[in-house]
Amino acid sequence: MELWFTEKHADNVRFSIRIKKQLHSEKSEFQQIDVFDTYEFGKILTIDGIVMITEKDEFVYHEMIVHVPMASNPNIKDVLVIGGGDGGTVRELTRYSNIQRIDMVEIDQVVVELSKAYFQQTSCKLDDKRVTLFYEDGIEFMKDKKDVYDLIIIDSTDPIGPGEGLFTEEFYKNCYFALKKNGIMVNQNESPYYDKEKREFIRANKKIRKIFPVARVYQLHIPTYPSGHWLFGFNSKGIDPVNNDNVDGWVKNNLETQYYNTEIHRGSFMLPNFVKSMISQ
Ligand code: AG3
Repeated sequence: MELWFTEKHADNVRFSIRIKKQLHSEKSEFQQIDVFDTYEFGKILTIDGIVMITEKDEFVYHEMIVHVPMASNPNIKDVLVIGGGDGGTVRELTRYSNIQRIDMVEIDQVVVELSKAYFQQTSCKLDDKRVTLFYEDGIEFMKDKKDVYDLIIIDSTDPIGPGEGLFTEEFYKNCYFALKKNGIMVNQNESPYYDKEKREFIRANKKIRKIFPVARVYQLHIPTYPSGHWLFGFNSKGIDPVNNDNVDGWVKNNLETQYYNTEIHRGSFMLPNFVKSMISQ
């Protein structure tokens, strides 16, 4: 018998991955979490029926959410990750010796525990000495932070369930205040393609543009997310990710990457017209 995991990508579109075996299924206090072993993508982690990571393509997401801001400011020392319980973002951050502190705020401890049990590939650096894990609601956590971080990465789920508050204006404002003078905030910004994600992308981008003097959008290709065309926001108090003399110097870090490189860094900010028109609304 063939087993398939199916995610609804749009009302009339479904995406299926053939399963070798279901490895875990658990309803945490916050959400339904499943782990499957698959033929094409290795192990995959789903939350409420939505693919969060696969072993085969997580590198795209995690390299792009980390190396783009890190190349834009080589002096980043204090970093905050909101969400990101699988540990992939932290793994990429720990590759930089200039980073002194990584705080990670994940609402659901079960996500971290299951990632440690099944996804060594992403969770392998959660024990790094510079990392502090807070099992708290990111929205609450941000309320009293002023001028503490150089970089905030919002590594969230979609804006449904516990991730919803991470797409509000109040939360983005609190992130702005939590950042130091040269601060950068990168946010998981959904997809411009199917209606549901497109709506969320436009809404989030509008809110952020009111708050951050620099608010740019960049794109990446993730085969297992709806349409495969995904977006992150690069927002800052002044640092521009493209007109930036530091970007070429990133190669001196000698980090081996599978997706990110300096051309991709610049190219990812060059958007198709249909996406450009969404952010000029
Ligand atoms: N965070 C999930 C991004 C959104 C996925 N959405 C979807 N497939 N509809 C991934 C966490 C990686 N650290």
